[in-house]
Parts: sequence; structure tokens; C-alpha cells
Amino acid sequence: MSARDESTDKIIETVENGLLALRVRNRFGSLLVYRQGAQVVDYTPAGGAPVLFVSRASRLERKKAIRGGVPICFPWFGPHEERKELPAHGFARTSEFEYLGGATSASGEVSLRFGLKAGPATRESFPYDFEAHYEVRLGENLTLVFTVRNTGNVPFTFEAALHTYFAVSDVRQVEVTGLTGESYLDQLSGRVEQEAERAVRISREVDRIYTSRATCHLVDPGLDREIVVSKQGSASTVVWNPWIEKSQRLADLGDDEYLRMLCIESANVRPETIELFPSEAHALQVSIASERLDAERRAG
Ligand code: TA6
Repeated sequence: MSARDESTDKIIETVENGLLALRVRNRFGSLLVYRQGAQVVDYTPAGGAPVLFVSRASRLERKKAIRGGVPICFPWFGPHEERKELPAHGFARTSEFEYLGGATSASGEVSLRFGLKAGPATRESFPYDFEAHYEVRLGENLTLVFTVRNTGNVPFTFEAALHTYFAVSDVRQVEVTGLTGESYLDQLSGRVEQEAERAVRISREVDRIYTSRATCHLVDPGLDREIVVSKQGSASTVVWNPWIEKSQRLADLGDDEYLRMLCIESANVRPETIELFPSEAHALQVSIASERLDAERRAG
């Protein structure tokens, strides 16, 4: 291992697009994380291309959901079951997380810690006491760990998702492997299906909640890379691309941007909703690695 040049390890607190942010740079690459939603919006491995997609039409404004990067969906996923006026995917992604500090390990891995606690605003829609902690680690891979602790005296259930938008060369040319045989809820038809294909390919709107703990591989010949998404504490994998019509309906997504993104989300949603009893905690972890495609895979 080369000697570590400590001068390259940097955690810079900054303001980007009017939002409080942290920039990280080390020998493994670079990150940009907004305090709002503790949302990672850029992860670029050293010598590689950006791994995450952010819509050029995304509104970078306080209290507005950012379309891209890794939104944290919590404490519900999608529309709220009873109260449709509440924001989709919960309040975490538009909440200001507390920055709890950063650290650099002996190997040069940089970790940032964030926190979100229950308060009057959260209790309005989620009447429970909780503490959420989020760790963002830039090392050989990007590792994200979202932990929820029940700090009250009654049990509660919640859904959570790290709603990762991956940047792709052309969504029509990529494939996702690792989900063969897994059952999934097709959110478009409402039916439960089983994945029979060796690889998931995108040629229309896809919105599927797989019941799966498997590691997924996003193979992108156009970018000569394979993104490996491995998980711990996650029993759901959501695969979503809005395709043409939905992209045209989304104000914060360019009409052609569906071609450049694919969501593979590490989650616990719907039948995999989590129940926490007082003092219990649950950690949802995902590790994202960007690797060069070997010659055989490049050949397709
Ligand atoms: O991740 C799948 C999904 O639930 C889709 O149904 C779609 O709504 C997507 O999330 C985007 O959600 P958002 O609230 O970010 O527009």
C-alpha cells in the first residue's frame, strides 16, 4: 500500500447551492454531502466517473427533495398510507441532519456522522421518539449505514430506503444481475411476480420492490464499469426507472434524463417493514463499489 499522503485527506464544511454541505477528498475519491437529508449527491472514485446521478432539473432549495444522489426515505416509503398530503418517502430527506463530526482512519478512509432526532415537526406525522444516525464512509467503497433507535417507551414500525440514483451511460444498455429467482411487487401492476431473467434490463418504466438481501451488479459497458451493491440489514431492493412518460410528468427530471439514471435502492419496505421495541435499534447498510469491466464482460 502506498504511503498515505495525509495532505489529501480533507473534510471541508461548505455551502453549495445555498445548502450547508460537506466535501470530502481522500486517496479513494471525493464526496459531496448536503446536511439537508444527509444526502450524498456526489461520489466519484479516484480515477473514475461519478457513480451517482443528480437531475439537472433538481430544485436545490431548502426543504425541497433533491432528485438524485442517495435520498434517505424514512419513516415511510412512497406515499403515506393514510395521509396523502404528507411528502412521499417521509420527512428525513428534507430534514436538516446534525453534523456529528468526521474522522480519518489509518488507511485514509474518511467517515462522516450525522444525526436526526424526534421533535415537534417529526411527531406531527410520526408520533414516536427515535434517534437516527447516518454514517457515510469514503474508502475503497462508499459505505452508508442508516441506524434507527427507538428511544421511547412504545414500539413503532417504520420503512427505510437508501434511494440510490446511479448514473449510467444509457439505461437501455445496462443490466442488473443478482435478482434472479427473487419475488417482487410490481408497483405498476400491483402483482407479485418472480424474477425469471438472468438480468433485469430496462426498456419501459420499471418500479419493482424485490424481497431480496442479495448483492446486485449494475453492469454498464458504456462506462466500462460494474457497480457492485452489497447490503446488510436490508431485505428489500427497489429497482426504478421512470422511462419516458413519467419523466415528462416529473418537473424535477429532464425529459431525456431517464436514459442516464437507474435507481437500485437498499431498503426495508412493505412486507419488510421494521418493528422496533423500546431501546432496540436497526441498521441498514449498503456498500457501493465501482469496478472496471473485465474484457469478457465488455464484449457483452
Ligand atoms: O423508488 C421507487 C419510487 O417509489 C417510485 O414509485 C417513484 O415514485 C420514485 O420512488 C421517486 O420518488 P420521488 O418521491 O423521489 O419522486
